[in-house]
Amino acid sequence: MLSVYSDDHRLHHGTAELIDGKLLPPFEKPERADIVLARVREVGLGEVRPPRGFGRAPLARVHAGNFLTFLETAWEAWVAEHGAYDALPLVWAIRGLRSDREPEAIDGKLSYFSFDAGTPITAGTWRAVTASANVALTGQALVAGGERAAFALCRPPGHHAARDYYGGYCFLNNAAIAAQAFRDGGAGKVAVLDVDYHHGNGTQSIFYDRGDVFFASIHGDPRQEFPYFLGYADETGAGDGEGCTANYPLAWGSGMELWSEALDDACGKIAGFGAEALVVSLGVDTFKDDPISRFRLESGDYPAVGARLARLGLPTLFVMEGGYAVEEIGINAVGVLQGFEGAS
Ligand code: OKP
Ligand code: ZN
Repeated sequence: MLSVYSDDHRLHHGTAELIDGKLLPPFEKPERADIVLARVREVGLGEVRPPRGFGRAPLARVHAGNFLTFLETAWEAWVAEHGAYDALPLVWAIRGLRSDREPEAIDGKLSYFSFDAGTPITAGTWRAVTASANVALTGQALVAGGERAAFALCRPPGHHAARDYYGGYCFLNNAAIAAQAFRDGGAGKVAVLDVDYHHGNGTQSIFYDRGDVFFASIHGDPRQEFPYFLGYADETGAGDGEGCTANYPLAWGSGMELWSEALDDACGKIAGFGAEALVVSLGVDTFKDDPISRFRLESGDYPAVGARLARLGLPTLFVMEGGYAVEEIGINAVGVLQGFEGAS
């Protein structure tokens, strides 16, 4: 399987992360991608290619123009106001506040375009996130061009980013941008399957009222787990998209038995939908030793996940999302890809 990777992910690196009341070294750090890349090479998964540049147009198919402009200019505006420290919001437009007005001041803009305080904007964030999207788009072009599958080794991840807000370590929704590119390239229907531990709220919201993109997610129950405010089982789509969203919230402590039941059900729905291409939001923070997650998948489970996905028989783009147990993130992510290849 071909992989796509860019060193530019390194340009995004937060100084510290506000987590559980403490300022800690960030979990979402450059080493994550380094370790996955090293594993791709170690097992000889296949050639690793650099991304091509796709410009702004495919990003604007999924994201709002004012949001893209904000991301591109936020660091400069923040430094002018406060100096060269991580840019973070501190305030949000919760119930009854004017969430429809973009403020002028950079602090207000950060609040307007975000949903959490765990996602710093740094000097190289825009370059890193556009490179990450180009990695996904390059993988998409390979699959659209006839490859059975490709691996987009994206960092930063993307699935929490919505049409016009960022959060959860995500800025541009790489998987959604790739899914839209499949549609724009002529695929009639596309499915996005999100196997990251966290609900893919951004991807869901982007496609929620559309009948041409099916979205399924298996994730920590929002009653217990980030992002808390989306991902319940009764969210099934709206309007033309009614029935085109499927959520599988699972309780803390869930292991492969429950998880793979959900996967089977999701795969059945995707097969019934009639998708012509599949985008997998591949997070491996479902792993038992993940430092911020509470499922119990084991390294030996991941190849079976890949094998199950291969049985769908669809042209498949894997897009890297989360996974924070850096020791095993390579073994687990590449394990899915090896299982897929073994069953293809
Ligand atoms: C991004 B992705 C843990 C708080 C974690 C952010 C999690 C973002 C996950 N107590 N906050 O889906 O892997
Ligand atoms: Zn995650």
